[in-house]
Amino acid sequence: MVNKVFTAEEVSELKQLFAQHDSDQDGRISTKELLNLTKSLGETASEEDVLFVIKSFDTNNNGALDMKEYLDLMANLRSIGME
Ligand SMILES: [Ca+2]
Ligand SMILES: [Ca+2]
Repeated sequence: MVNKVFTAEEVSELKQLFAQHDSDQDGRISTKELLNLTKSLGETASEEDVLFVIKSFDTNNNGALDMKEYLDLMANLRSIGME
């Protein structure tokens, strides 16, 4: 299920953002990496917030967000009116 929220261009921008913040380049966004990512988007999230977000979107339960989970998260943020 590729989400239909984003255009191909937006998906490639989001993938870039993902790559920028995947500091250890393991293809997953960890709690710490997501914390940095949210900061770069101008959001103030606590580590607890971020942990909660990861738990909600971590469909394969590996404790981090892979690309698909991350895109789901971004689609969700958009649907509640955050860019
Ligand atoms: Ca990573
Ligand atoms: Ca995961």
